[in-house]
Amino acid sequence: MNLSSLSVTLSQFSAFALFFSFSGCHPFKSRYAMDDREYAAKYHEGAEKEDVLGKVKQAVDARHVKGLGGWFVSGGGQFLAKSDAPIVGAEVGYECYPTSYYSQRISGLLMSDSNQGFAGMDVGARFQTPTRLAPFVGVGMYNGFSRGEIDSDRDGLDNDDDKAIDEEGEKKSIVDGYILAVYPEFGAHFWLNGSGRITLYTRYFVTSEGRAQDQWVLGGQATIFSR
Ligand SMILES: [Ca+2]
Ligand SMILES: [Ca+2]
Repeated sequence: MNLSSLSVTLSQFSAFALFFSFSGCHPFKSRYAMDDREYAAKYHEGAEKEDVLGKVKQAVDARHVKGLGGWFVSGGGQFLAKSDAPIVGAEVGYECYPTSYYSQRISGLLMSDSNQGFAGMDVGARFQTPTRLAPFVGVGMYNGFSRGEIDSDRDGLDNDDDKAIDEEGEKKSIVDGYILAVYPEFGAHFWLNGSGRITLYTRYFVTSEGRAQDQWVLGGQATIFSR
């Protein structure tokens, strides 16, 4: 595992958690989602102290998520990196719940390493348990443009700004093609309250660039939902 990309991901994730803790969420309340009107209608009278099963039910129930939709930010990095310059990426998108156990999303995604980059659109779907801590499996598809490098040692230009023109091995960065990737995904969501959700995921990108370019990506996501 590439420790630098993992630590980037983990620090992003803890930043999300910090953000939510400062925004007034109470991660350890058994009636954790009282800010959601459907959850609140169901559990406005909390379970009695001795009603252990009732307490557990209200602490884990996340069926109220049906009908929610919200914006998210997401970031991740390649692990099991095949080079010294692991790919990192960032997304902004929208996710919604047609049912309590199924979500769909769409996002704009930027990925890059030191030599090449990709910009495009990502769509995906996830099946999860309708619970506060919700493991999920999903599939997704990414469409975008890739950047790559070509030789440029004969064009009379200093393409890499090293004060030498057309030195041996000089390269320049260009948009070199279209990339399609599909991926299976698994991970877990955790609802901080009735509307804030954090997510850890891992994806295996299978790309149109060939099997040598396939890669595992580990990432985190923070989403704020509303009805
Ligand atoms: Ca040069
Ligand atoms: Ca040149």
